Amino acid sequence: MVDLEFYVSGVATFFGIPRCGSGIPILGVPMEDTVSFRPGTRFAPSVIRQWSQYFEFTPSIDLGVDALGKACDLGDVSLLQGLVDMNIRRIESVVSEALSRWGRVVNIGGEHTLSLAAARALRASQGSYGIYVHVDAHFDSRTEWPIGQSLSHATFVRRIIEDVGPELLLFLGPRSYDPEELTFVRDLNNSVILMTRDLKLMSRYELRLLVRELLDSYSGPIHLSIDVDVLDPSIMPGVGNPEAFGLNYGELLRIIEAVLDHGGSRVKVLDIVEYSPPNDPGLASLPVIVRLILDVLNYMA
Ligand SMILES: [Mn+2]
Repeated sequence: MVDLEFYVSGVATFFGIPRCGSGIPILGVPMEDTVSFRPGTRFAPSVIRQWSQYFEFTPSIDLGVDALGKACDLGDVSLLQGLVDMNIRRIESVVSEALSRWGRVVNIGGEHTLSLAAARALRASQGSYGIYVHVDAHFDSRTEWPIGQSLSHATFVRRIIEDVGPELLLFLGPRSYDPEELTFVRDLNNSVILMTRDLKLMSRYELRLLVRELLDSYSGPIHLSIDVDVLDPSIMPGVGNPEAFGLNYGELLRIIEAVLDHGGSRVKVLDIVEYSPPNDPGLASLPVIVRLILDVLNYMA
């Protein structure tokens, strides 16, 4: 007799975790409809699933929890190539369902525009939206981009502001922008901006204090949205829109620690977006992506 459970393996899941299930669902969102520069983010969920099997499942900091033990793989949202509005509605439906069943969700993009769908779903499920934390080299707050397109990866934060209405927007790590969007974001009466250079000058302690104060000053759920291009292209070449002088991994980890430590169970939605395998020479960014997912699950577990 052959033990089929032992000798027959299934389709790859993230880190080989079970399909959902119970636990924190990890949802693949291979949306890629509004590329302005280098394409490829649609391949991220499947490549991460395939390659994450081969890494040690060790988070950066030992918190005494089983980071993967409480996670499950929800699969990918089925999307129709190029149909932005329909895809946003589909993602919103799936994230809403995930929130109603599991209370939290980790979305693996795909292009950053999916965060608009996640924000709408979060607002609908909680009745309020609370705090949007945008960790990104860019503000993604243009009126239109390209000119004539009101919904894209470069404009969706403005759509979140208009449609969803966060109590507070926290921009962490921007360093490359159009002057008009910088003015727009600065003039909001509920935004806080810490540029990449600010973050590099702050100590871990200063960052924790500031983040705690900000998170405590508003009620409601927290949406943490991480565009991996916030990292320096030397460690994260696999993105569509690389920008020089980015964060190192330790600097990103301090942000994650500060938000998830103080945000706790208020962090209902966490997005990791914009990884682009075709732009990743030798898949050099994959160890960083894999570690990032492990680290966020470690703080959420
Ligand atoms: Mn970006």
